[in-house]
Amino acid sequence: MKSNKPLPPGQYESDIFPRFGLPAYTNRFPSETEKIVLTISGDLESFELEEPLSELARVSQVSDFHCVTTWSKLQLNWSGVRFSEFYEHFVEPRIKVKPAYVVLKAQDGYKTSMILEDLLRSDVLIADRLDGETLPVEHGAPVRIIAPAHYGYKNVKHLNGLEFHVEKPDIKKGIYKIIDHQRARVAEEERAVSWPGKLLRYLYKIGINSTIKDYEKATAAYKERMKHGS
Ligand SMILES: Nc1nc2c(c(=O)[nH]1)N[C@H]1C(S)=C(S)[C@@H](COP(=O)(O)O)O[C@H]1N2
Ligand SMILES: [Mo]
Repeated sequence: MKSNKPLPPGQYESDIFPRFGLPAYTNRFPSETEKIVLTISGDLESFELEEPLSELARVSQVSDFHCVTTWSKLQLNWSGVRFSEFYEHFVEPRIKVKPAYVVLKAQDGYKTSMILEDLLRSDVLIADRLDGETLPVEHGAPVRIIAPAHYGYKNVKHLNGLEFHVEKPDIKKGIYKIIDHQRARVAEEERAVSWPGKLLRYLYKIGINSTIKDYEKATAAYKERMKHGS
């Protein structure tokens, strides 16, 4: 059954929740899928946190997930800790000047940045569970960002680092300069910079099915490798 709730502009409801991403990350997997280790750095003295979620209040949230390529999976059941609580507990006590930007880094080499203000919204989680189970590798094991008001590409999987910056960091290279919008708000259809969101709907749609297939194939191969312990 499709829901009657209106979708954000240009999005359609998907029946499946595929493993998804840019072509370059199809065959990249995290090396650590169980233990949560996060490196905190930037404009503060760097430090490392092991299993930090256990020190904070666990919260559950049902939210919709919107990929920039136009598919949306509605009503996903996440659990983890609020990013705002994480920030107040672990980061705020160690900073001198309040940062404005956060670089989110992943074990597969993926990274993007968000403004701190967007991450401090109450619906942003550092999530380690989906549907009551530990996160599967497809969806970001061992831990990921969930920011439902922002396109999927801000919802970094396999999170292993957070950099806090006072000034805007320049992390984008090549294609990312045009496809990664600083805010990427779904409601504003901020799909990318320079290109109108409405036009990108059509361009991005073309690649959805082949990306899903390529990602499925890569995941199956990865699981096969894991089974044989290599
Ligand atoms: N580490 C990492 N995080 C990532 C990506 C990625 O390739 N690597 N892809 C992003 C994109 S474009 C999307 S749509 C979502 C997809 O999440 P899913 O695989 O759980 O559906 O993850 C985002 N986070
Ligand atoms: Mo995406």
